[in-house]
Amino acid sequence: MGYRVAVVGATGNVGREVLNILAERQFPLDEVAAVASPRSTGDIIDFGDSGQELKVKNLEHFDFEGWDMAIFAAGSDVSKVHAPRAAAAGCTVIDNSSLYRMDPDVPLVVPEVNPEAIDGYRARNIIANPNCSTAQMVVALKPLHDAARIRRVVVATYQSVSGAGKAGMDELFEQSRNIFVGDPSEPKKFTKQIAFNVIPHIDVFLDDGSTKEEWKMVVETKKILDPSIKVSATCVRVPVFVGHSEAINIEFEEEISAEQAQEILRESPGVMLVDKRENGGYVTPVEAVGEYATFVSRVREDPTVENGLSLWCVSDNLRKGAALNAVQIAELLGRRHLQKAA
Ligand code: 11C
Repeated sequence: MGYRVAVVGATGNVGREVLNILAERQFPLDEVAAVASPRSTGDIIDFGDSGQELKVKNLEHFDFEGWDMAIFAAGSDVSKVHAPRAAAAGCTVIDNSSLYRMDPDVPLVVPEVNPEAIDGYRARNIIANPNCSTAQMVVALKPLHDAARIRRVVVATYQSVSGAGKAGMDELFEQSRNIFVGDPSEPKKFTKQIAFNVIPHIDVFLDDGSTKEEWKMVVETKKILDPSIKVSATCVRVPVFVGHSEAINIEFEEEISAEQAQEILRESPGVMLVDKRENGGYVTPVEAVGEYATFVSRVREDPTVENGLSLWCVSDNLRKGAALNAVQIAELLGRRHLQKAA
């Protein structure tokens, strides 16, 4: 016996990855539904590489009763209307949007970091999935925090255009081509040219001069890992299609050497340490695409602060940053609470 799982936003970047990963990991399914907005109703999409095809169902008319879980990957506006409807019908929502992340009655879960937090899901029958840049960072930070207590983190991100959806990927592709043929096009999705450029602006500006993406990294890290950790983030969009990178500087309470950190990271769940101090002995986003791991490279001591380390962290933002983490939450929910699978 398996689960009945609905994937909402199934035709988008993250929704498709959710279907791929459910199939890849042979998630115990009795039935899977691809659900999306009315404009995709009736489209046929692949259920990963399983050979099975799914006919897209209309979210407006989708009845969540009898479905065990719904993985929402359609943005906050859709979650606002339909997630409470699904949850009230007894279908546990795993929501990729930012809508519920800071709700005290909604657990915000990264299974390698705070699996026990999922136990609070019954309050609203909703579990939140973190922002992609937070998810990979906390996977790398958790084992180091356990070893030497993190006091402060300063992070600069290098975020791929797929974080802004298919429209972001299309814009990078078209702008690059148009510049090559001497017919540059105006930015639409991004605020400035993204091809051959970088943009220090993701999501909206807040009153203190930070952006909402930066704020998310601060508050989500506190909720998932430890409220005492101070985070200073600068989030930057780069002309990479898939894979977010982060340069992370960490100040610890206790002493920890680069060698000790490497040893710890080598054994840590969800982390793949690739750290040879030679040409190419580190991971870049193109190598992280399609992978499950959060890759850590360039671990080194920072002599400018007490107990400081710097490192480089890369992950597939559509996978660990979104779809994979959501499926891991579904697996955790099944194991810890629903226990339906044989
Ligand atoms: C980006 N991190 O790269 C964003 C995408 O809060 O779930 C995900 C936004 C979110 O643009």
